[in-house]
Amino acid sequence: MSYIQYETEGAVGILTIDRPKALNALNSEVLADLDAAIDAVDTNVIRALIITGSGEKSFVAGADIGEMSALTKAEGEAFGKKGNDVFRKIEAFPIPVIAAINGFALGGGCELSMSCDIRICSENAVFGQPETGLGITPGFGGTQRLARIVGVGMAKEMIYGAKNIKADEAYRIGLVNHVYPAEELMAQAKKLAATIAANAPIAVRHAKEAIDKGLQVDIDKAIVIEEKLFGDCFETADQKEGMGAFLEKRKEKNFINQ
Ligand code: DAK
Repeated sequence: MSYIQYETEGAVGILTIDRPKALNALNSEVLADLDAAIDAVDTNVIRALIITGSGEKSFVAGADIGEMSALTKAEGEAFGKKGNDVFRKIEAFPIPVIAAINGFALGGGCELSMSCDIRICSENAVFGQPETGLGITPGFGGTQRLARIVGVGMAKEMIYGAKNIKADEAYRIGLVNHVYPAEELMAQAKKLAATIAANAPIAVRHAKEAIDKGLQVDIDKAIVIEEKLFGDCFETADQKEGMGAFLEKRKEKNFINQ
């Protein structure tokens, strides 16, 4: 039995972490299933992916504290690498990934959401990196991605203080783009994913690559990355279709991912 449920609606994939009895906490098996589920997404067909948690209470309540409690230093490092490898795969996934955060996003849950391109959440969502209260540092990228998303000062306050924040505060500091009533969250996630999926897939992928790779280098190198990816869009069928539709004053566009 897999801890990940996967379904598709048109060009949108929906991946649900399904371990509700432990509030979807990430143990080794969940991480392995998540890794396999990501690998199985057919990016020739799927143009945007949503990640959410099962149940009404929790997105992911963190890495599994029971499993981590007895780890040696070497095992702790290996566990961290396992999570980091999966989360990095999500971050570098060729198509956009939306985290639909339906409750607790603590520790590894907050870190999972931060490896996604866009975060939206329900009003009952709670975010935090409680690790220093457990005697460890965030280990699935939290020290790096939180500071990049919300700024160094806010990240340090949250991490040093093991301070949880609610949805409205997460919105205020830019950790999430939108907050919705719980019953609307998935519909809104699907709507956002469908909007992305309706645009030219090669252009969307190249835009993701340009933003993400450009942020890792200085502005002169970043601009060159953009130029190359911009150039690569030309001569594609979808570039001709998109510009052709504009010139012909045609609303309908048929992007074929070529
Ligand atoms: N791990 C394992 N089980 C968990 C869990 C977790 N993180 N969170 C919840 N559960 C389980 C509970 O043990 C409980 O199981 P039973 O007792 O029913 O068997 C069930 O889920 C329901 O939880 P509660 O009864 O506690 O539910 P409440 O509504 O009362 O409280 C809560 C919800 C989310 C506030 C509470 O469960 C809680 O505080 N959970 C722990 C949250 C947390 O501290 N998460 C951060 C985990 S640390 C690293 C690699 C990775 C990481 C760090 C380092 N390196 C390699 C260095 C990552 C670390 C983390 O993510």
